Amino acid sequence: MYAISRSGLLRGALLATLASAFALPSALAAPAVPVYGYKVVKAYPHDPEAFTQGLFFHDGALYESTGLRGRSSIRKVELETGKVAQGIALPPEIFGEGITQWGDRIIGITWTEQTAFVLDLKTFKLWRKFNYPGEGWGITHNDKELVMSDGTPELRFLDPTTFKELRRVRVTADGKPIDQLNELEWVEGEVYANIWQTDRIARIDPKTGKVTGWIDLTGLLPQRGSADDVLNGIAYDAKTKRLFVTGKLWPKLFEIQLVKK
Ligand SMILES: [Ca+2]
Repeated sequence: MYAISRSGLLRGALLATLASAFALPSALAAPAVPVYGYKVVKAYPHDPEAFTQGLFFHDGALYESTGLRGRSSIRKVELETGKVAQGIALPPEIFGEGITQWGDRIIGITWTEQTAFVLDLKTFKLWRKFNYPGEGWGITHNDKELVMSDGTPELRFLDPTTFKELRRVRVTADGKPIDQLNELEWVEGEVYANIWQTDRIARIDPKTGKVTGWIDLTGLLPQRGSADDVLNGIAYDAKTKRLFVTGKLWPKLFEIQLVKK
């Protein structure tokens, strides 16, 4: 275990030279956040009229929320066909944002209305509403809390049954705050967050808020119609470990695998 390869020694020497050239003590040079590329496993149809704001996978189906006033909805979607199997329209004055599942409920947040809708997962009937301060962007959950983004670098952790805020973490990468955190997904103990208007997903340590990796999805959908049709929507099927991503107004939804660059 003490054997150091020649290339390791050479690399070490080169790094030391570079560090001294930039007058950076090596102890202060933080390791770069790793970047992941992707491999498309399968492409599925996606409603190109859906301004995707929330996405999760449950029991063989996708659940999706859409935004824009007059076009906001919460729907159950067939994975293979992209067809809407069930859904409701939100009131026309409401701008829908993320959704997540909690038990036999769907919880959906709104952009500026400070209102969360709680629907029955099977019937889509409105169960109740919650109020919260500030904006609502993305929402997901672990086994005991909801996690919500609001466009700032902070993630809120909420009690799923009362919507009471329990704590917050500030999301940083290389010590700098990262804002524009949009659609969220809890994946194997991490929070994945779309960064609005980019092709990047941040992998966030929910305890520290530190970005532990970037997923670069550049090129996933090269043909875009407008500035609005950005990458947004992450769903994880924990049973089969499948990761799905899509975007606002995208004609496709993709199952992807991460590839370390
Ligand atoms: Ca999600």
